[in-house]
Parts: sequence; structure tokens; C-alpha cells
Amino acid sequence: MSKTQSSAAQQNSKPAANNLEAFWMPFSANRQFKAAPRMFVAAKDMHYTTDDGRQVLDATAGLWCCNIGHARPKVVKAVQKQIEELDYAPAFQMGHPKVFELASRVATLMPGTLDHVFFTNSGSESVDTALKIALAYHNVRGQAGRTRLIGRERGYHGVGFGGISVGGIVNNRKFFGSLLNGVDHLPHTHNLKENAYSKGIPNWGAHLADELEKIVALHGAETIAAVIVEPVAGSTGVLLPPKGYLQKLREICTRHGILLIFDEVITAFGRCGNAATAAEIFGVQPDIITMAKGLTAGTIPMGAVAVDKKIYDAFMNGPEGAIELFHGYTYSGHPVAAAAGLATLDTYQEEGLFQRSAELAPYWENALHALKGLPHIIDIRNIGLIGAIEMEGIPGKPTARAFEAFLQCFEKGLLIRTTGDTIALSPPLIISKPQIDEIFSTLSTVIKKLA
Ligand code: PXG
Ligand code: PLP
Repeated sequence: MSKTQSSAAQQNSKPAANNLEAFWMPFSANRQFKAAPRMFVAAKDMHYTTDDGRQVLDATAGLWCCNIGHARPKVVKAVQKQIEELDYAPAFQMGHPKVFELASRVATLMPGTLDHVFFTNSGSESVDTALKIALAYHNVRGQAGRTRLIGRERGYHGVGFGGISVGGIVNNRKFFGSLLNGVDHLPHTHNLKENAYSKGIPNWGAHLADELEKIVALHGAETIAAVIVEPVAGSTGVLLPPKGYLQKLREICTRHGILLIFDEVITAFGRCGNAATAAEIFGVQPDIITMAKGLTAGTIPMGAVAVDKKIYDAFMNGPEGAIELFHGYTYSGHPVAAAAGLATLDTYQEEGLFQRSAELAPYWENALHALKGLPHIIDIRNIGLIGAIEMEGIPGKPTARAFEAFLQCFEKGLLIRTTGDTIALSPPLIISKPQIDEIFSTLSTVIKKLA
């Protein structure tokens, strides 16, 4: 073996396909996984198939993304056709029809005057794009002093440097240097003492939005560009906005000329009920919405940023031949992703999936809250087709109890997701009532046996 071969290659005593070493898995316990791998080899509708031929019910829509279920025919055909017809077209100074069509379709699904759409390849890129647009918007309007960005504790906004700077998850921040400067955080709204076992949005906590006034008073509104929040925080365990909280944030932002960004990477596309966005469900109009995941239902990577007309228009003032926004990705509006996006939106529409989500929500809520009283459970939360079961951690071993539940559910043919000691559920919107029953019956069996 030559000296130049890498250490991974040197360990390649097994055939390539069976050697797990080279792949550095994202957000995973690599050594634990590689010692006892869990592999999916196929998926159809509500189920994954494992490498040992077992069917696993998908209670998480992959990672909150496969909202229409798996391998749906319309999307499969659209992607196959597109890659044959036009595999790639340059994204800068050139176009192709499907990306314009998709932007128009997305714009019609957005609330109010959010009628221009910028394409990315992920939620993380959507967040960094939205933050850059917010900063540049103030800049082109002669308010270059508005550079401060406000996020929230326990917020997740992906893993770009912008996203982790405004995000509020300790481990996503502390290893990675000084991050963006000029970032402040609102307090999170999670409070078990006041709000445990609320069904839907909790009553207590709207006053937490007033913290924004304190930040404004501290720094001066003229230094603040934008506030970014998830309408429902997903990644850190499904934290719902208290009644009136988002409205208050909106009022304070408007009063001070601050842009309000809703990060809807998880909440968009029917996840919260019968609407494309949580903004519509909650009746609060942001200036910018970031999305990804459900846009192509996870089939081909794609994200998007929808901006208010006033933002787009503010950039359209220089000479005609000038580039208005110095930002974009090689794969912004990729033809295959655009085709997948159009077919996904068709599927939502043809199958009435946002409506289905809303119709199933009460059944989902009842089945979920029926777990109350089982050992270890300290809270249950829900909205639309999202559910969370918070358990007490094992003293000195945070996350261990929920991870054990995850492993046992997988053994019993159910895919769940855990964060900390919270189980998070977000099935494809095509789920049936018997499949909802199956999720909670398996969970109940597993939780009863947990140490
Ligand atoms: N913003 C929000 C609100 C998200 O939930 C991102 C940005 C980043 O998206 P990308 O596509 O770059 O991953 C997300 C992603 C989980 C989980 O289990 C959540 C996400 C991703 C993976 C797992 O909670 N959210
Ligand atoms: N790095 C290098 C060396 C590049 O040439 C490019 C794009 O041309 C990038 C990074 C950015 O890649 P993307 O546009 O896919 O984000």
C-alpha cells in the first residue's frame, strides 16, 4: 500500500460498500452507529425498508421533510423527466422556465405581500440568505447602521455561521469560535410550570416578547436589522409560541423598523394545519419567510426565501445593468429541484394534504395526549401534525432515556426522533388514523418499559 493512501483507505479491508469508516456522519454518534448500524435501503409512502428487510413506519417524515410520503409517483416521474430534458442550467445571468414557475407558485402560497422568492439548497442556506438580505435591505435604504441581528434561546437556524450565531443551542455554538458579532437573543418561551400539557398553543408567556423592547432600549432601534424566530421551535423539542406572543413581536418590530423573519423550515407546507405557512395559521405577517424541507418533500435538496415586495423593490433602484444582490449559489433554483418542487406542490394540492393535516390534527392530539400518566413523561405538546413528548432525563445521563426509546421503537418498526429527552413526531401528511394508532401504541409499550 502506498504511503500516500489515507488512513481511511488503509483500513479498507472490507469491500467499499460494507466499510463504514470513511463517511463522517452529520449530527451523529459516529462510533456508536458504526458499531451497530441502522440502515434504510428503500422507502414507499409511509414506510422505510431496512437492510434486513423490515418495514419501519415513518413518524418523522425523514427529518421533518417528507411531508407527502416517500417515492410518490408524480415527483419520481417529474425528476426522471427533468434530468433527461435539462440536467443543469447556470444559475447566474441565465434562467430556465421551471424555476420562474416554481417561484410564482411559492409566492402564491405565501401570506400577504411576500411575493418574491430566492432559491437555495437547504434551510441553513435559506437562513444565511435571509440574514444577508435583511442587512443589505437596510444598507440600500441608507440605514447601514442597522447591523444587529436578534435570535432566540433554543432557536435552531441551521448550521451556517449566520444560523449558529442567531441560533440558541449551546453545542452548535461553543466549538466554533467568535461567530457573527452584534447578535442578541430573546429568552425562549418554554415553561413547564406554567404550560405543561397545553393542547395546541399555551396561554402563558406573551409578555416574553416584551424582552425585545429591552434589547431595543439597550442598543437603539437604529442599530437593529432583524429579529429571526421559528414560529414553532422544532429542533429543540417543539416549543410552541404562547398566545399573543408572535403578534407582540410583530408589533414591536413594526414600531422600530426592524424586519421580522420567520424561519419556517419545519413549520411550512401543511405541518401546522391547513395553510402553507405557520404565519398564516397564527395570523402574523412576517417580512421574510425561510423554508426548505417540505418544498420538495425531501426528494431533491432545495430551500427558498420569500421576501416582502417592499424588500425586493428596495433593491431594484440602481442602473438596469447592475447586479442588485451580490449573493447566490451554483445550484440556486436547480432544474431538477425545481421540477421536484413543482410536482410536490401539485401533490399537496391534488391530495388536499394541508387540509388533511388540519383534519387529522384533533385525532392526533387526542392520541398523543392519551400518553399522559405513563412513567417519566413530564409534558406533551402538539400543533397540526407535530407532537412532542418530554421525559425526565436519567440523572447524570441527559438524552439517554429518549435515545433508548428511539432504539427500541426502531426495533419495533417505528421511526421517531429525539432531541434531549424529548421525543418529537412529525409524520408525513398522508398518514392514516390506524397508522396514528400504531405510532402511539408502540410508543406506549416502549415508554412503559424504559428504565
Ligand atoms: N431552520 C430551521 C427552523 C430548521 O428546523 C434549518 C433551519 C436548517 O435546515 P437544513 O436543511 O440546513 O438542515 C432547520 C433544520 C431535528 C432536525 O431532528 C431538525 C432540522 C434538521 C435536521 C434534524 O429536529 N432542522
Ligand atoms: N468554493 C469554490 C472554490 C467555488 O468555486 C464555489 C463556486 O463557484 C464555491 C465554493 C461555492 O459553491 P456553491 O455555489 O455550490 O455554494
